[in-house]
Amino acid sequence: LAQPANTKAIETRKDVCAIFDQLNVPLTDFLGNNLIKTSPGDGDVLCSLATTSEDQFEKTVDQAQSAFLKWRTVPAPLRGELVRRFCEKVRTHKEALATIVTLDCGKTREEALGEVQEVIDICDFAVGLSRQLYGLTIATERPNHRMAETWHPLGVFGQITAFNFPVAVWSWGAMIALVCGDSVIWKPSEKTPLTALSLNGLLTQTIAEYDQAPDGLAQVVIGGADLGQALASNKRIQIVSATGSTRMGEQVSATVGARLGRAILELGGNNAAIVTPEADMELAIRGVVFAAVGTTGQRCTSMRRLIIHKSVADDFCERLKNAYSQLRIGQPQDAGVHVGPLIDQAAYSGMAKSLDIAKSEGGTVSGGERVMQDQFPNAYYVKPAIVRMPAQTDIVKHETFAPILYVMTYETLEEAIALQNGVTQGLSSAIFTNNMREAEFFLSAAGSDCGIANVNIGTSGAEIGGAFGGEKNTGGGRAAGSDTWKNFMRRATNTINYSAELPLAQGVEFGA
Ligand code: UN1
Repeated sequence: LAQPANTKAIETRKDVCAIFDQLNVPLTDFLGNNLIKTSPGDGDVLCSLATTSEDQFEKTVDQAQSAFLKWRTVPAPLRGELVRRFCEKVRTHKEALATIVTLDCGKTREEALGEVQEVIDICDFAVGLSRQLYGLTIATERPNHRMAETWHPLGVFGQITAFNFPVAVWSWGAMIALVCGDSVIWKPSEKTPLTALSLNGLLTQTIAEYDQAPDGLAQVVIGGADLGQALASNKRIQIVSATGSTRMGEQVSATVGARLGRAILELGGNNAAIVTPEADMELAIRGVVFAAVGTTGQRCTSMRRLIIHKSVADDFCERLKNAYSQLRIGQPQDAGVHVGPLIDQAAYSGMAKSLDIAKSEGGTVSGGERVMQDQFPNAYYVKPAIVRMPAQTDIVKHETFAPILYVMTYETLEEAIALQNGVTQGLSSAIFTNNMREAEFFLSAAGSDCGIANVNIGTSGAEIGGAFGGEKNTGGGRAAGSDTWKNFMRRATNTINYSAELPLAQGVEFGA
């Protein structure tokens, strides 16, 4: 964590104060001198925050535990009512919340609005779900018996989120956990604490205004990796979800696994699109550009590899370079900007280092230079890079969280799919083709091995209704819609005998 250079009090920047005032969330409660928060857009200090101490963390877990014991007995549709009320506030303050997202993580205005919309969408989903938490009735082998399953709230849900989607990913888990009857503790990335404090502040207000909802139902803790580790190791936190790097996920998984807790992991991706000669090239260009440069290449779902048929590769790359040359790189709050800053200096160094390695492995780089450094020496803007590679070398197999698109060619679709699957990550994938045989093969058991496989859509920009996550080093977890609610509840199988006999299962006779 950044430490203040001296003890002089750091004033909170006026634009940050204005938004928290508008939301009526008291930021002053969180100010302190452990964590200096800067803006990726201009490198300026926004404020300085207090981090959560070990004692405070234990108290947070105490409160979450007692809130859970009350909340689990509130009927699920009434739990949904809390989410409905919270969603109304999010809709009302959508613009202000998007401004906080932009200040906090440097996401463009358009994408920040999209991210807040993702929160609204999952709230709507969760409200509907609060009337659809159902179990199965199963045929029993014993006469006059009934067998069914019931789903109950599980406990305290701890959530570790990344900087790049500072609210959407929290809401996928938190809104569903709340309708499932769990309480929530959120540890946002220390790079984006302001988004977390503003959103959780609105949720806290909603909880205070709703007589069914206990205090302490949804809390935020601020800190770095040590706090994440404390959350993962705490036996009273039954479910831990973590979004971030594979290395972080391995640690969280080992810690949660050692205490037999439940972990939901959504880790790195190294997402590829295959473009076949039968693709609609105009559509493919648009799909590739958005997925490769959107959010400045800092989505888990960002397109990092393009696997294109040899016969169309040169022409496609020329068109792609032309499209890249028209991208507007600029301050994220400005209208019409496509590419905002990288999150910080480390992200920029990581990008520069990967491009050097790619060159040494035979790559031809176009773009990738740092720009706007004269105006903003402490902000890191780059031109997105296209790198033609002779093969899928080591650097291509590595996820660099920046706008680098490696381009490789193929001759047969089998070869393309082998390249696509030939990395350790397994999050998202896409094929661009109008040929039904190619598309269906890509989606088949012998096709893409990713948790997300799309046709004629880029790798990013999933809707909240589908399960989101992937296999291999992506961690195997699923968040967001579909039936992911089952992660947040415990299942009981109930067998009820309504006869005066006691027949045993499996035909066992027990004489006595
Ligand atoms: C992430 O980058 O962790 O599919 C989440 C997408 C967004 C979510 C990305 N809906 O790109």
